[in-house]
Amino acid sequence: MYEQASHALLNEILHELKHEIGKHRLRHFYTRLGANFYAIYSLFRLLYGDRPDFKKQMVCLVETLALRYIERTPCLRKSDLARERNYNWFLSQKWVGMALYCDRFAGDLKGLRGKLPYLQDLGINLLHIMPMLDCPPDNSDGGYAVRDFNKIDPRFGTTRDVESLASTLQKRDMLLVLDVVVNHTSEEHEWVKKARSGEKKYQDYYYIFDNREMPDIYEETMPEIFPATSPGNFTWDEALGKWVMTVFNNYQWDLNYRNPSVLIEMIDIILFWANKGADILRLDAVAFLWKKVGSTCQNEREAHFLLRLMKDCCQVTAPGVLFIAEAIVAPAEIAKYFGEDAIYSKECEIAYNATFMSLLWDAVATKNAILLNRGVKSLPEKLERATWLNYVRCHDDIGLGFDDNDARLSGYDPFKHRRFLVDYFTGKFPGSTARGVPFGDNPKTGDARISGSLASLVGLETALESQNQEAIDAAIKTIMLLHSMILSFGGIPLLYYGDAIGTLNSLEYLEDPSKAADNRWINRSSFDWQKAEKRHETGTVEHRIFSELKKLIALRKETVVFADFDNRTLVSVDNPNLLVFFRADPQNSRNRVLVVANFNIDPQMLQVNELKASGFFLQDRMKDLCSGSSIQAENDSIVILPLTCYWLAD
Ligand code: OTU
Repeated sequence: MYEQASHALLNEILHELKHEIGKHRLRHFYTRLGANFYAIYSLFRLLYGDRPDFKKQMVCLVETLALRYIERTPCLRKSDLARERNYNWFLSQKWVGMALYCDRFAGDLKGLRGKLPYLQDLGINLLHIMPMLDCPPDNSDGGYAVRDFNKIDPRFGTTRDVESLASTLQKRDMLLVLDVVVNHTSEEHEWVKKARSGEKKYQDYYYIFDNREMPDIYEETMPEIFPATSPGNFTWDEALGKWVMTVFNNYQWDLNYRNPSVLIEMIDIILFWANKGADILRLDAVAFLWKKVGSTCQNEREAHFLLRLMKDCCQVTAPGVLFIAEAIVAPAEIAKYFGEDAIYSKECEIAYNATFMSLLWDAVATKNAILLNRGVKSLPEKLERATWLNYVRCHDDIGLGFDDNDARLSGYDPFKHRRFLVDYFTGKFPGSTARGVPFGDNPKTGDARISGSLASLVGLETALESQNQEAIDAAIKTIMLLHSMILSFGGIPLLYYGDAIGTLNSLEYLEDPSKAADNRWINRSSFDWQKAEKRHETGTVEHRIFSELKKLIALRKETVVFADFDNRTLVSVDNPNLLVFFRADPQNSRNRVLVVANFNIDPQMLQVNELKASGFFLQDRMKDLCSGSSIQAENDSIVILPLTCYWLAD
């Protein structure tokens, strides 16, 4: 829409831009700025329009965008143009990701280059390297307490190493995902230092209070994120003699986005890493960006405005770069991070599918797919050109974030059911072989989450100890079942390093006093390359998992209906142990794959007439892509083996 005020302001800003900016060729920059300016201006005005320095701040923002554009290399600019043309590039089924720690996986950035063949052998072509920025050695929160946003921790290497890794990855047709920790900084960040030394400008970067009055009001409605290790949301700072908002650990200071300078700094940081060659940026803890008295301080409307601003600005300077929203929140809230009222994605193109992840774990514990079916059915519609990041495990705990109402409709009391799940995965429930540990136990609310490695949570550790062959088989089957789900559901599957070779819980963190209290480290072990070598030895656990996973990944890449064009149809079936859906080619509905997963430990029957009722016409004989064998219905039903997933094609 043509809008006079924004147009006039744009002209004024262009006139005022620093002299040296005018010397560069900015054709594409100006086109993109023109296209996005109305949105940027409107959002910026919604958030900061009342400030006397509004225009000055707008100039500063546009200047930041221009300076980062000038810095963008010809190669990255070329990729921007190519991705603008082929704008659905990331929805393809060809992408399969892995998240890993640079140091724990390969020592440092240079070492990581040498390990790329391992990843490519498995079929990984999207690499999320966990945060590597400069952090205090002890209070680092695994890289999420950043001391310097523009500097790589010297233990990992240098910014140059990131650039050269990015260009190597590009040559291998692999994508690079880097983190930007947008919500907070370490208490050792330069801005905190300046705030502590009395600089008002930097005190305004954080939420700082003279006494408990405001903190107490906030605390009435703010939940605690790390109740066991860092209770409360505020920390008394000795140096300042004031209270500071610290939602996560007490050494992570929340940034105050009511101050436009904070937003501009963060956009500058986002573009800095975009210019170092990141294809995708994972924006951490985005639900928390805006704090408001009387609210939970999560998922606020303004947090979405901020993300849209970040996206629109990135669109101007580095349009080829995508965002992943890390918002581990209620199912109905997550999809909003794609952008709500736009037809096409206007916030983050990708979001962690935490709902699906927790539903999968529910199915593992209950050995049925009752809640999984309900949860998948109520997954909110997402926009076009938006996709899920589907995962089984990550570096964090497992939050049981399914919808309470779905739990009730499945016949559970949500609170008791969550307790059951925690008991199950921590091995307390009779008969459970899971070896997880409770995380974030909150006696005040009764809430708890779960830490543990995939293999230990599905019982592989227990089974190996007792050398129970049947139990080993069941654990491996469960690992494959869960992966086959994230590979076929629709979205980008993100594997977790170690899971492809059955890495068990690691207790090494207990030796390190700075980590011992945070049991999420149980699943952040040093990658065992000797164990990985066993993937070449037929019959070993490592070989079984790695080779099957490798095959499934290759199959996913060949199966075009697995690209995410919202082309999944859930099939309601009577058998509560099965999850059944089909994926069809939007261009040619005859090209489709039926995905059938049995979460039970006994074989189950799938009735053919139920498929027909859902519009899926089963051929007499279908081929299971996963096993290569052909499947035939007998007496109008198909036998589905225990803990097995089928990808059935005509
Ligand atoms: C993220 O986590 C990171 O993944 C964690 O490793 C960090 O500790 C945390 O941010 C702080 O930087 O904010 O929106 O169960 O799911 O802390 C979700 C807790 C987050 C995590 C939560 C998460």
